[in-house]
Amino acid sequence: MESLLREWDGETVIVRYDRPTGAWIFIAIHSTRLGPAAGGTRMKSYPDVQAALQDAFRLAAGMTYKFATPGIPWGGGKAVIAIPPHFDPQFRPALLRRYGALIHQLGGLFSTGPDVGTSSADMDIIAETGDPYVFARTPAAGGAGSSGPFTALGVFTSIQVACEHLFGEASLKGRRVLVQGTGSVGGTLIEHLLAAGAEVVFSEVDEDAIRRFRDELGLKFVPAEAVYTTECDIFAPCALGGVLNADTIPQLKCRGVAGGANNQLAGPEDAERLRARGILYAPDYVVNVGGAMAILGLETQGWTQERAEKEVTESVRRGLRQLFELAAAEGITTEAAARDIAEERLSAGT
Ligand code: PPY
Repeated sequence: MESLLREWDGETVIVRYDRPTGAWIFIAIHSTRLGPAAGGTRMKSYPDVQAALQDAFRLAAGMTYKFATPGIPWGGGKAVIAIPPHFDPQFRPALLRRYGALIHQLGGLFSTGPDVGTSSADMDIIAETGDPYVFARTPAAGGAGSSGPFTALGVFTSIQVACEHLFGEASLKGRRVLVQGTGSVGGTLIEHLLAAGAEVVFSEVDEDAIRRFRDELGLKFVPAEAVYTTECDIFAPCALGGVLNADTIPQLKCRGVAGGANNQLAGPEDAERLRARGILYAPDYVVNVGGAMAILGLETQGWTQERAEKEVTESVRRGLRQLFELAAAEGITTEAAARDIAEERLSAGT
């Protein structure tokens, strides 16, 4: 734990042990260089407390780069609520209210939104005590609702840009895309892909979702053990992180990777592993900025729905094209190119 804290390059971490439930709350503030920190709240069980803190650290850094690359004036942070295994959902609202009160106490240092394990309905509960530092509440509570569809729009745009770079045209007609995870991002992405004439194959662990996409939509289901060896033009990871690693990268049979999940690379060396295999990697935080960008625009800048969609599409398209060109010109990984663009903004402070 001590070395984890010492080696992290972020600013501050707030730690709360929630005695009534046994949950640990970590709020990691990675950087406030470009503005107050914002980031989702991830709520799940972890194998141990260190793993939860490490996840908060990595996710918070991701938010810093996510905002910095397109020049969004917010800093990077993320909260993890590590609940005990077999957590009884009846204690959930009270836990979320205590968490909201903690956010309120921070006075704007950190604002939050949904992430894995939390929804807009949860944001409503957190906002009972955390107002005004809670984004993406339900429309009934005056919020902009789920960020998933906006994230999906950015992922869809990224797949088009990746195809443009790989094949010389952005059209997805006949392109085979493997979508891993069919939740609010992956599910909406699939709709866009089908409308664009792509051939979609998917992998999923939830039985109901498998039935919906395989039996009702007639899409080809790829079982978990075959995900990394399935031939496709684009692999779109839209589930959990760490899927691109020393074990999976040598197996991949895709030309490019562009998906919505956070922290897709298990480690920094995996960007080079992909490059060495000639697989075009669209960096996750550039691809999946749409959710946060749209919600912040809708809720703090008065954007309309149309404006939010236009901003997400144009900003993701511009950002990815720029970094693919930079990576090719400098002979560096796309991840390093994205990092260079973000670092430049962070050191300029705008
Ligand atoms: C993310 O993009 O990963 C998020 O954390 C989601 C989010 C949603 C709304 C405001 C800030 C962050």
